[in-house]
Amino acid sequence: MQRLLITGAAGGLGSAMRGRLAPLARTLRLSDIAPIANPAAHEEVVPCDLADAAAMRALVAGCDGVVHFGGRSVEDSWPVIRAANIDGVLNLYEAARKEGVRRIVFASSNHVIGFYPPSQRLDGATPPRPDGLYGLSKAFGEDLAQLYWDKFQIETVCIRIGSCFPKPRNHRMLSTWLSYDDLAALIACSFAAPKVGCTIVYGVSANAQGWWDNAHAAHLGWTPKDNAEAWRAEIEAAAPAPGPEAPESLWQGAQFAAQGIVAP
Ligand code: NAI
Ligand code: 15L
Repeated sequence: MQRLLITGAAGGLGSAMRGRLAPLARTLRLSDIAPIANPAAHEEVVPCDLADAAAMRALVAGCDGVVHFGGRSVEDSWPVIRAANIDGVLNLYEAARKEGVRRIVFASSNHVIGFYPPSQRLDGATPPRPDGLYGLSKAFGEDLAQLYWDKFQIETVCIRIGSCFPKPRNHRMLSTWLSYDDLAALIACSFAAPKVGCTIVYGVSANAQGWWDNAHAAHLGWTPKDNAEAWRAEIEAAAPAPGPEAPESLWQGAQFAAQGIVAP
């Protein structure tokens, strides 16, 4: 690609992926409402609020692909979720349609399916069971991606990211962890695959204790390499395993499923 747009570039994943995704394009256009530190020669910074449709169109113009990390990344009140994750994703896809962008990687979340129990193995055809307004907004993003594929042939890989951090932090992440390197490889595969249509893939490393089946997404050609088991001893030493009534034991979304919602 000549120019790849990364939204949410000031955030945790944006910061971790900037360097790893550099080989995908001659120029990385980095965007956020928060400041972005130390742009390199191959990076251009374009601040933008996802909720501003006109600014989003200008942001997307001239880009060949988008990695959409921007948005509220945890549960919040409906006005906050709506502006960043509902209006924001619609503005992105409308901008992509008007500016001729053909492929998007959308950072969806395991909280789209957070009300399933950990005992249930899920795949890309499993119906959503969002565990809050945040998960609901990610389900909206996935549906919007499907609509823009069916109606306008804009392709999307919706990555239902598990827990993407430098290392797994607790017992649940022995199942949900996604390493930074595996995420970068998945994004690279998402742009390299000849045809993706609208694909849902679970963003999870090759964890021995994983819950999700990605056989339906084999056409992406992605094989995760890392395994959360390497941190099991450290995690078990740090805290006892959750009891049978703990949110982590009842729902894949854990605490997200247990908490209330703040709707108008
Ligand atoms: P983060 O919260 O660190 O980064 C999100 C970025 O979006 C922030 O820099 C924020 O300033 C920006 N943003 C928020 N509202 C905006 C708006 N209205 N306009 C422009 N920018 C706005 O989150 P993180 O961890 O980097 O996650 C990136 C994406 O991946 C998010 O969409 C999140 O929902 C998703 N995800 C992340 C997971 C993880 O384990 N890190 C797990 C599942 C999904
Ligand atoms: C998410 O969707 C969040 O963005 C991230 O901060 C983690 O909470 C992750 O899910 C998770 O479920 O571990």
